[in-house]
Amino acid sequence: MVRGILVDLQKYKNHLFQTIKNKLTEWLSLKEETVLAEDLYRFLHSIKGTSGTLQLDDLMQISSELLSKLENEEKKKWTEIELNNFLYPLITLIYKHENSGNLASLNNKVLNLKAPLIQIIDDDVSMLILLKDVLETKGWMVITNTNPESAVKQYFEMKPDCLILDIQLPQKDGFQVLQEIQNDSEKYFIPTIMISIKNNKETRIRAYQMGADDFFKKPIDMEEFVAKVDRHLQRKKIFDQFVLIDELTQVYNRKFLMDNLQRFFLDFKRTNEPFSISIIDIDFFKKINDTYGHLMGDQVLRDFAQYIKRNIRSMDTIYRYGGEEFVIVFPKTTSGDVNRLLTKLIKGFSQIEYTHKESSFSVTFSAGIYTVKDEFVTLTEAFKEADSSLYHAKHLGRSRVECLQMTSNVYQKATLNISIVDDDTIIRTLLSQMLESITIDNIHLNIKLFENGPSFLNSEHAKEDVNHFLILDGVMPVMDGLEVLQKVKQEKNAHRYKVLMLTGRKSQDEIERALRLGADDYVTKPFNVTDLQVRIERILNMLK
Ligand code: GH3
Ligand code: MG
Repeated sequence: MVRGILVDLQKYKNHLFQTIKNKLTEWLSLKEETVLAEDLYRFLHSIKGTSGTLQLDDLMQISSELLSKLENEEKKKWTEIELNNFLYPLITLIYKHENSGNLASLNNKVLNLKAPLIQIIDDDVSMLILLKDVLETKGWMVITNTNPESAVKQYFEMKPDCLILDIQLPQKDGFQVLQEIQNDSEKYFIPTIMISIKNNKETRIRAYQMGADDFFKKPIDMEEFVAKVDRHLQRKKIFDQFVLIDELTQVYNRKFLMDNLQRFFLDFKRTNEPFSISIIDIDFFKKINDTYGHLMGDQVLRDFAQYIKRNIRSMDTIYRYGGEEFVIVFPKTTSGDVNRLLTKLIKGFSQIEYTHKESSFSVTFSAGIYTVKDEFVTLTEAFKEADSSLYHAKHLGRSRVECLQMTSNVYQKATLNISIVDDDTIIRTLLSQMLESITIDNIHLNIKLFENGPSFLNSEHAKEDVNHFLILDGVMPVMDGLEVLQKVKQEKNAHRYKVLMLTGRKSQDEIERALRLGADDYVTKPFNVTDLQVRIERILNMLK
């Protein structure tokens, strides 16, 4: 008897959710027309009543909250966008309900922005998917590559906390990849685990000699593997805490900067003597890497750091902030003096001529300055200001120094286009709301939604020559997501794109094809919204 009642209730619950979903889909697809306040009220009111009866507490709470919010609003006609914003809590709940069975079976570890980042390079996609799944249940973020070329690129861009590398790869083998990145991984102490079908002594010794920290034979014992990765990550963390000198450039690193800056601020409070912070970024550095290789890029970084060191006073200190970004702190100095000095140094450094095979090139940099002379400013604010000035300098054409404190130029943010291409209205809305809530310093996010491939591909948005983050559904009726991906990769501005594919959980074939076609990352549906948000925030920060 009791059983019967329970089953029935579930049926009604599902029916209610389906009805809500249909209505939302209908409303959120309205282009020109609008929804009347009365209709909205009636809709929410009926959800509230039914959900109470069906003991759907979260749904009842959300509908009650929305109702009382609605009562305080003036009676108006609701546009699609307004509805979208207003009904967001409901949309999230519907998504969760629809996927509750699947989401519950997923891990409940939620990613956070500081989660360790693991990169796996393997052309065996079933292996890749398995490893990613297992490692992500630990709350680590995993990026995957099948293609060694783009893997090396992504490695330099993302600087993972651990690298897992298969030896048997197409085009170049794991050893060659290791060679290309080895200098770097030693510098950053990025633990590298090699995996291979081949498990003879020679292979293992060669791996260790070339800089691998660990070796696993396939098939992998997952339990042991996870324990080892965990250990490597822990050691990396400890190592990072102790190192204060950047190995590549031999100047202080970011950690030391943060320690020192705090001291500078305390000193300032005591002495009231102004000091300046300058953030410097090498211009078009990516191009140097792409054209002349990473080794040449490294050389430029070393030369740059040494050039600056030779040309600043002994009380000034240069730090490598990360990648090709440096910070100089000038005690007892205000922005005018720093501006003059750095302008001179840009000129001086650009006179160094680099030669590579037949061609030659020179390098410039841009800088932003902020002078701390006000006791109310915090470290974070000062840093942000200097960074804004740097972006302003980039915006004005690079190879220059800017200080927004001195000029009141209105400065324009750079734009990052974001597109969501998915035929499911609920997912489109969910993702767009989530993206709207993300802010990235100095970047204007230009978000657009498309319900099918062709409308995206034909849009101006897709063709613009700005960085582009594309979230692409794998399976769509009008044009398959993979076909859209393929077309994007053939466009002139293909290098501007980072593509995140949304794929079916069970569909290994789809994931495989997406990665081979050059997708940068994939997430299986149904996704956990918080996880996805963290993931996207990290990628966006890297794209800026
Ligand atoms: P912009 O003028 O706007 O600054 O353009 P950019 O190309 O200099 O800037 P972007 O941020 O696009 O590229 C920076 C590149 O620096 C990306 C990354 O692969 C590379 N990079 C970061 N760290 C290292 C490193 O240690 N060695 C080498 N060779 N390259 C690095
Ligand atoms: Mg740069």
